[in-house]
Amino acid sequence: MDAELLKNICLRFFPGAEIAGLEQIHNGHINLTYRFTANGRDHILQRINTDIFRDAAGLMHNICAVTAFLREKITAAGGDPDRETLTVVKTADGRDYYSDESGVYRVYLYITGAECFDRAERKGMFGESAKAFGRFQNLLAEFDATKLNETIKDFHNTPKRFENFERALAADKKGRAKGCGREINFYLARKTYCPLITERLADGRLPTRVTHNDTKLNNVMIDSATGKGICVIDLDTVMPGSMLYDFGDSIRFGATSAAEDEKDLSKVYCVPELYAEYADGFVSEMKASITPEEIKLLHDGAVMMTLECGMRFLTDWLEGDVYFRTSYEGQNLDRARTQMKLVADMENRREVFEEIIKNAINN
Ligand code: GN1
Ligand code: MG
Repeated sequence: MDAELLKNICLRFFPGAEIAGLEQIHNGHINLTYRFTANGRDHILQRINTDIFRDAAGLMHNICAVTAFLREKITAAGGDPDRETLTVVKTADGRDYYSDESGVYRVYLYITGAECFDRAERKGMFGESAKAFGRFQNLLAEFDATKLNETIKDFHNTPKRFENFERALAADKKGRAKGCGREINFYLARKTYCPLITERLADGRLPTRVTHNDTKLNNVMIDSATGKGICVIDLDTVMPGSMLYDFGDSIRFGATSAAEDEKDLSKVYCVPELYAEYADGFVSEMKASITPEEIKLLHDGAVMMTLECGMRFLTDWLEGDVYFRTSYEGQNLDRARTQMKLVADMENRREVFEEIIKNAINN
């Protein structure tokens, strides 16, 4: 985006200030993210993708409510709320975001001395993200989920995702279906598995909680000095949901041996040691409230979130790459393939992973 335009937007939040060091940060598939300095302090500027998040006001309401709640909890526990939760910076006229014909923008305090990672670069890092997500969910246990807007309706409703996939396949807008029959059949064959979680949320067998819903490793800031997971970010999809979504999405992205778009599928599998590290960290923070049904379905959560995400990548490939940002042609198909490989691995070695969960619970 145009630097002058971005600078003017920053000024809506800091009128008269000197805006310096404006640079793009390449993180995430959805929003555009920049870093800048104003009044001697670093900040994040994000342009919210309103094609995807249609109700920006509702979304910012959620984020402000959740971060204010976290702020109080963190302060009460003697923590540093500027580093342990996101802090929304208001516009000069006191609003949660700024919007004009060029887009909808928000500003956060930049969390200093911490970084995000696409892969666990050090032993223990993935476990730290597990504790951060577990803590996040635990701190929000008393938050009234009915106060939250559903920022993307049916976000982790896997049967609905399946219907979207079938619709994209029937339309085959780009004529791409003939080139990916094997992938299509893999996802079609798992139709009856899709309602496993949604059905149980609907009839109360699984509790509805406040969940993050996008628990990738790179959505936790890792403190550079201590190596601890200090802050959960990317709160756009915080909504009522199941804990299995959060556990599952973390495993999908973080317990894998390779990148989400790795082309060489022989390199892609689910790593038991990483799986165990995450299960131990997450369960240790959630022990007080996890239910027997949730325990029983933790591994299914991992399989389901991977299946769902793969199906979404394949749907986007069939629709012409209109949702996920891509940097080369075929990236969404590559992503759909890695997810397939992971699903198959998690299905084939189910006992290995269920044993890991059993140990995490009994520890
Ligand atoms: C998107 O923007 P990012 O990378 O944090 C997506 C997630 C997917 C993920 C796949 C709002 O998240 O649901 O799991 O890509 N977020 C949205 O990498 O659709
Ligand atoms: Mg993200």
